[in-house]
Formats: sequence, structure tokens, C-alpha cells
Amino acid sequence: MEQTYIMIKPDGVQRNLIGEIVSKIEKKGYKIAAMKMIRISRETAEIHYGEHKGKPFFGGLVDFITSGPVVAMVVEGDDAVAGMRKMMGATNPLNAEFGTIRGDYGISVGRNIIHGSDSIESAKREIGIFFKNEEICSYERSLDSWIYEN
Ligand code: D4T
Repeated sequence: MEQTYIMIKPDGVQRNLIGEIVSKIEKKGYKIAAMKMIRISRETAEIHYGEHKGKPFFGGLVDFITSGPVVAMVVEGDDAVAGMRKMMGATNPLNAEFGTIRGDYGISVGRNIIHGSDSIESAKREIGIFFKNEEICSYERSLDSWIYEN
């Protein structure tokens, strides 16, 4: 089963969107394998967003992601990486379709509510940054046969 790293950013937490977002993920049929609220250190933020180091928005991005608690999750399911990116919508909420999280709740690219890994490799790297192996739960769901054909 594919895993992806999902993070409700400080704006999503402050705007009381945790329940709404977790509910969307559950209703879609994905399994939440790990979840915790954390305050990210600058050091961890700079590692997580390492690919953006040197870009003009990097400083603001690190300031923002460390400005309040976030909700970190490991979400599991068939094609979970691509599926969650679809549910989130485009990075800039202006380009995100209505019905997506960013399309419905966001306006500004620097306040786009949620992060989700953009590839399976990124997912592995990001899950490793935020979770220890023992924090990720493996469990059976009896309703999986109603979500998956096989
Ligand atoms: P994240 O990583 O937050 O899920 O966003 P995306 O994967 O959709 O987009 P990204 O890596 O290109 O951007 C990371 C993060 O930086 C913010 N950002 C981005 C910004 O503040 N200004 C910008 O011009 C861009 C491109 C938003 C998301």
C-alpha cells in the first residue's frame, strides 16, 4: 500500500480546518496510519523544504511553517500520493479547482493550508523526517473490501 506525508499547515490549524480535512481523507477511503500535532523547528523546516533553499519565498515559507502547530500525518492507500495531491488542488489556490481543499478554503499561495508529498520518493523522505517507524500503525480495517475491489 502506498504511503504519503500529509501536513495541515499552521493556517489550516488556526482556521479550524483540522476536522474538515481529516474527514475528507477518511471519507475518500484512505487510511490514517499516523497522526500528531507538532511545532516544527526551523532546522526541521529547512530540511523539509530543502529543495526550495535559495528561492525568494524560502525565508517566508520557513517563518510560516514554524509559526504555529501543524498536524502531521501518514496517509495510506492505493495511489495515495497522486490521490492526495488531487484532493489538495494546485499549489496556488487561485489555480486550484473548487472541490479541492486549496480551491475551497485558500486564496494565497503562501497560506495554502496543506502539504502533501509530490512523489513516492519525497513521501519516504518526508515520512522519515517527521515520524519514527514505531509511530506508524499498521492495522486491518474491516471495511476495506467496500473500498477496494481486490
Ligand atoms: P507544499 O510543498 O507546501 O505541499 O506545496 P507544493 O508541493 O504544492 O508546492 P511547492 O513545493 O512548489 O511549494 C512549497 C510551498 O511554498 C509555498 N510557495 C510556493 C510560496 O509561498 N510562494 C511561491 O511562489 C511558491 C511556488 C507554497 C508551498
